[in-house]
Amino acid sequence: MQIANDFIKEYNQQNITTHQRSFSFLSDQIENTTEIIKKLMALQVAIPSWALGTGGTRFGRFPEGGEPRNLEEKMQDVALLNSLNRSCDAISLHIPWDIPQDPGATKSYATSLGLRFDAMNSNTFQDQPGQTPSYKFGSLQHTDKAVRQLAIDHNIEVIRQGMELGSKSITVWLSDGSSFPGQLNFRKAFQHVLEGLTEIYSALPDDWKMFVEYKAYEPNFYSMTVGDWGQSLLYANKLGPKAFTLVDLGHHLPNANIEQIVALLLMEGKLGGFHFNDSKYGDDDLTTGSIKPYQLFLIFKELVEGMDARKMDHASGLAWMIDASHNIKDPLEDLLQSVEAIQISYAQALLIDQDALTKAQNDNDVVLAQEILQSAFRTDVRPLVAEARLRNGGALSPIGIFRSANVRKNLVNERGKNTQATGL
Ligand SMILES: [Mn+2]
Repeated sequence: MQIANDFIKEYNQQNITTHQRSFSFLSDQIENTTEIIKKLMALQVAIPSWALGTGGTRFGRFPEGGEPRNLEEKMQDVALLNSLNRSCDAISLHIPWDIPQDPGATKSYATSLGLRFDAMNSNTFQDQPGQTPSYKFGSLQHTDKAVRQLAIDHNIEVIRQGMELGSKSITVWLSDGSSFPGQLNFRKAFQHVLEGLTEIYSALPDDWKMFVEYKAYEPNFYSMTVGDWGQSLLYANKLGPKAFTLVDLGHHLPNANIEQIVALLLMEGKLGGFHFNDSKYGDDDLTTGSIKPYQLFLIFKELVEGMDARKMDHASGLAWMIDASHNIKDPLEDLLQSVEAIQISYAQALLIDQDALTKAQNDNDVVLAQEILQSAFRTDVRPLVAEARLRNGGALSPIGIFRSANVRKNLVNERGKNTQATGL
């Protein structure tokens, strides 16, 4: 299902007067409105194919119905979201959950929907049906060369499939690690992973990037072989200029200073991409900005400042993606909320008076520094974000339109109640 542009325009028209009033009130207070809107219009956040269906915990799953049954339907759902917010024109595939039967046809279908393919994701964290040998005790870190080779070959195959689709990057997330002391020789595990990644890296085309994603714990609970940004950075530095660290907001120990990590990785030219989500306790995979919006703002503050320092284009300099799980909300509504939260934090970060902040820092004026940050954070920039959507041809209220067009009901009618989007 897609929503007709006329439907969006008509709905926008009903709310345009209220919007214009709040937008003009806001733009009177800030100086660089046009520039901020332009940047908001350019920023695109990729949607992973596995986020389009209902997620779950290990205790159960409560399907929403109407979930995409195949790759084509996943692309349709991302196109539907993009028609509303004009800010998610890319889909990130997961292999083997999304193997295209006919890559040429898949690619042209994506183009017809206005979509491109973001980073490819490999999977060595579960055994596929009938697979031998097993990944039970790790993949690239495994003591058995045959297991390591299986994982290497899989990643190279993922690159090959991505090349056919026009993707330009692969994200490698390994569940490798150990759950009990003594289970693993840390050095040997690291070396094995490095050897494997080196082989995969050498299969990368010249214009590709490899993102090395880290995670503090889970599924292994004693050690993870790519457990934090230091380990990821070690790998990325040893691999070469096409390898980067990828920061997933949920993959840190509690209260980690993620904004500082981001600042230093950017400084080193080794920050490659982002997975957005939010959490209260661990890797909760909740809606971006739903729990700690101030942290998200502080991260964007470092991103904007750090990217500007390196003269990076905000929209294309890093790979932006949502990586969340939608257990009790409609996954598509949840994704609309996440994209908007990202845009709000980005807009607030763009409001920061950087020169004034630098001066306050140089003067050690701690009070003023806080005032500068918090006056940006406490500005309600939603009219700016809505205006950017409007100028891009999107919806003033994406969720309002999603609901009034009865999207979920239509999807259930079209696809049925018991459908599943992922291989979990
Ligand atoms: Mn992730």
